[in-house]
Amino acid sequence: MKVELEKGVDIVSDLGGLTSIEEAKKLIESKCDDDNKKKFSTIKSEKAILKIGNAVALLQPDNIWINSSSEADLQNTRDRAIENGEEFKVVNGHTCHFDLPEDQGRLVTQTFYIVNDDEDISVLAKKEPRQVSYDTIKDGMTGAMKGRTMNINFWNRGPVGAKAAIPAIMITDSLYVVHSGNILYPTCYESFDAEVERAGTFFFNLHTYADLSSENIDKARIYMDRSWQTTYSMYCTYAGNTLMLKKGNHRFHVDDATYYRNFEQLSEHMFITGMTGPGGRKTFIAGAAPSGCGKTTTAMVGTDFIGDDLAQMWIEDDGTVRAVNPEIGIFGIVKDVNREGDPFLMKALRGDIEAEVIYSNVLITEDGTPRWEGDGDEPPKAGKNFQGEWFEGKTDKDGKPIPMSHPNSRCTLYGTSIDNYNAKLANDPAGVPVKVITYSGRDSDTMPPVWVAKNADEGVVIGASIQSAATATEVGAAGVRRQPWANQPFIPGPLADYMASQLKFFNSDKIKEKPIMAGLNYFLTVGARGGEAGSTKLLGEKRDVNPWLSWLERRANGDVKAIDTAIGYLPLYDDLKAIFKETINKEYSEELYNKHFSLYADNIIARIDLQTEAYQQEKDCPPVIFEIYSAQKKALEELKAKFGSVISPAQLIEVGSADA
Ligand code: SAT
Ligand code: MN
Repeated sequence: MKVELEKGVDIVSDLGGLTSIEEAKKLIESKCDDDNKKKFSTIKSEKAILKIGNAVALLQPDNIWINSSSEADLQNTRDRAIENGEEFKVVNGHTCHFDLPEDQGRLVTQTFYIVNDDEDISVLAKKEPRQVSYDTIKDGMTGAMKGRTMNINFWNRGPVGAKAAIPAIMITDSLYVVHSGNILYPTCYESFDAEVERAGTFFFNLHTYADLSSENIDKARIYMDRSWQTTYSMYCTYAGNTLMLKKGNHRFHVDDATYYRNFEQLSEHMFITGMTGPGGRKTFIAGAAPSGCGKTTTAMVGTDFIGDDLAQMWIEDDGTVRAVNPEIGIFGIVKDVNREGDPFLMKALRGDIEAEVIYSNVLITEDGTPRWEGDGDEPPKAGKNFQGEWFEGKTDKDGKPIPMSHPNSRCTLYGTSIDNYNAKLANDPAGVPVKVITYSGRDSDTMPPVWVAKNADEGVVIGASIQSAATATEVGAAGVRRQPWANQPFIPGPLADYMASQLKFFNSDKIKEKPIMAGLNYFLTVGARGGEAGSTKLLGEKRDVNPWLSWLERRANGDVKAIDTAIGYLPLYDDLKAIFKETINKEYSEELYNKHFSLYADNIIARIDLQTEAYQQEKDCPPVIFEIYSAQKKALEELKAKFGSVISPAQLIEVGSADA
């Protein structure tokens, strides 16, 4: 069901109480000095002015600062973030910010959709009736910026002018949030009105850290009002909870693509990267993975890195599927980032090149060096982190060792600080043509490293079936969970609606060259593939990502054949052997290939059963998904009857074909 826009009370407007543009302008100007008055005069959209006026009336800041994104304003932000203590200087001209110990990831139990009566939302999300949210926002936000400056930012989700980009206003009292936003989003200060006109809408975001403290963490809220495309965030600072252009507005962008763009757009939790194939051709890949599952590393393996977290896609008039990254920077996890696995990122992080970097929640040693788990250097003995002084062997009250850095500690930096970032293409409103779509998760024991769907329907089902171990990006998350399209935390409406729009998009006859759709899994363990029982050692290494992507690059261009199997197309050994050699100079043994690509029928069947059961709980789920699950299950049972529960590639070739 379509989310109904402008339904119910617009909370900020009602609480602000202003109804005319004149009143709004007067109030805004009364808080601006001459310079900021002048900067504000550029903005003409009446809807925006009224809404900003009401935000001022609600939050009651002492004064207003308008971010024009001029070099002077960018510097002003950096300086004030240090002055007010939200950031401090570390080596190489970088800075560091600490979030509260309780605010180290997305606060999922305190994140709600504000709903009208009878509004359908995803069964996997939390909702709160409009009136309850109204009262909580009134309590938490009224006068919350007294004694502070309100910072008003005009950023775009995507290159200015791109078909799938949408402009946004972000209002916050946090300089860390402004500083991060400057690095992560293109400005649309000068083109705001034109962008609103083109996109037909803008997103509106309010954040205040309010009376921030561990004692007050229960008051933290992250609200998404889908009807008014407005977010509210308070009593927290972790960027995933506060920099609402990221995941807050991604949720609105998912709504927009699912319900309002005629099934010609998608809004995905995907990296975008280009791989250079034989003859120098470039093939672009967009890949989904849950937060904390290596999207950043994977994206940077490409020769033409575009984005590491989000993708806005659309069908262009020429029949290509195009994608833009709504961001221009990286908010990346640093855990296990080291010179070996992430050479480009490390150059920026370690100051080999000049780069603007904001660290968060890492350990800072006495000489100001940021350190984190798995950074590849000798572990430090002491330092300070978000929990205060840290020393080797420090334990918590239960005697458990406290790691030096939080597993969700991050770095924020411009895409341009990464050597293989293709700034020209990344900033191009025309986007890049996408020929490969991948879906992955932390799957230790079930799916092979790579497999390709036989058609769009099966591709959508690969996305629908992602299962992944929980990561540190969500506070309190544990266990292995379903992660449909790796986008599930950000799909506001029923999953069935989202699935239907995916099916319509990828089956559209407007697409002339259909992208191939693939599953990708580089988390298989030694223990799950016949090695030492229980071993959680990875069956392979981080750098194998390159050959998997390279094989897909070749497959998308028709260079390699595949084995036709029950779950899709699998690579042939000889092709992989050559690609491993060529891309990472590694001898890829047939023994390892057999471990990687034997089908473990029992595991896959169990997964199919679990997914079938889960989707049966969803109202109005497109029937095709059940047809595909049951056909795959039947085919796997036949294989199992013939060969036993582990079916080798040779056996798959025997019954299938190696010529697909
Ligand atoms: O916490 S966020 O979802 O904003 C960051 C991420 O994990 O992608
Ligand atoms: Mn993410």
